[in-house]
Amino acid sequence: MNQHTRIIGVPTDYGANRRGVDMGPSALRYAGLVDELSSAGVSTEDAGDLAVPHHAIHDADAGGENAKHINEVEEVTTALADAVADALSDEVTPLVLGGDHSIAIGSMVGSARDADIGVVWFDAHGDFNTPETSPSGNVHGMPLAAALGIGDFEGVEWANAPRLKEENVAIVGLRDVDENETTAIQDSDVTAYTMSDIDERGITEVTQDALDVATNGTDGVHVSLDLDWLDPREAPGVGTPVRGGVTYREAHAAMELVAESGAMRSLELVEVNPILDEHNETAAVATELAASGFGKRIL
Ligand code: 6HN
Ligand code: MN
Ligand code: MN
Ligand code: MN
Repeated sequence: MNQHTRIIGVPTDYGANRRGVDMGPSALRYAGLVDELSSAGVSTEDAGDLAVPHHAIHDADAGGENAKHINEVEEVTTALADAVADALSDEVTPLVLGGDHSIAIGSMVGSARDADIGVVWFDAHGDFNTPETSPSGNVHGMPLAAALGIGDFEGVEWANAPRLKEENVAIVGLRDVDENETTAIQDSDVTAYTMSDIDERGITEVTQDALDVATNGTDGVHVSLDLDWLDPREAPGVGTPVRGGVTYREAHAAMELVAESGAMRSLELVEVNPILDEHNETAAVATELAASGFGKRIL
């Protein structure tokens, strides 16, 4: 074992509009995450789950704010940022289990506390909305804008990743982006690769470019893996599925390149929703992809 990781579960659904994604950490553990990682030569310690403020099962509309449950998101992501920063200072790789994608704010803030970081964002969505532009008010559609301090998030200390620059962020796999979100991405210095880019250039070249963007002048890379990046036929257990995603093989090829880069500083697996899943298959795929990201090889 030459690598050591610390699992940090974040059982929250405050950023999403469909309940059940808060059970993601359990589903991922149950799918055999620790064994998968050990087959990649990675030893794990499980820090358990962060405390998430209790709520009664609530409806999708939390009062119609532009950023629903933002106070709960702040509470959860602030605790996560500390947990991620602690793991890194203990020289173990944080492996964050969501939960919906709003938690990425905490992962990025924590990972960027004591280092210049880049981010590779594998997702069908841009997650680049702000409370002003969001059509849904769901914070899981906003974490990149939040970490980069865009729009309403400018100067919002708990949400801004201190040492992350737009030019070191690469989004891979886009196929569902809202109108104002498109403009915001185009106006930024973030690099975005759509599914068409992957069709034309192939997953290997696109992922390599994304890693070049994220490693250029940085100390390491936060890898954010939203399971809706994959095609819903292969990863059905997600709250916002969009057809036309990457295949199981393409996803593995990308994660193998992540491992080869040697630059991964922190990893998160998000948006696994066991209620919407089929026989926990999405959680199983997520654990296998994590193992590839940590360097699992067949030979
Ligand atoms: N995710 N763009 C849509 C919104 O509500 O802002 C969907 C966001 C999905 C977010 O999957 O992490
Ligand atoms: Mn609520
Ligand atoms: Mn996402
Ligand atoms: Mn998504």
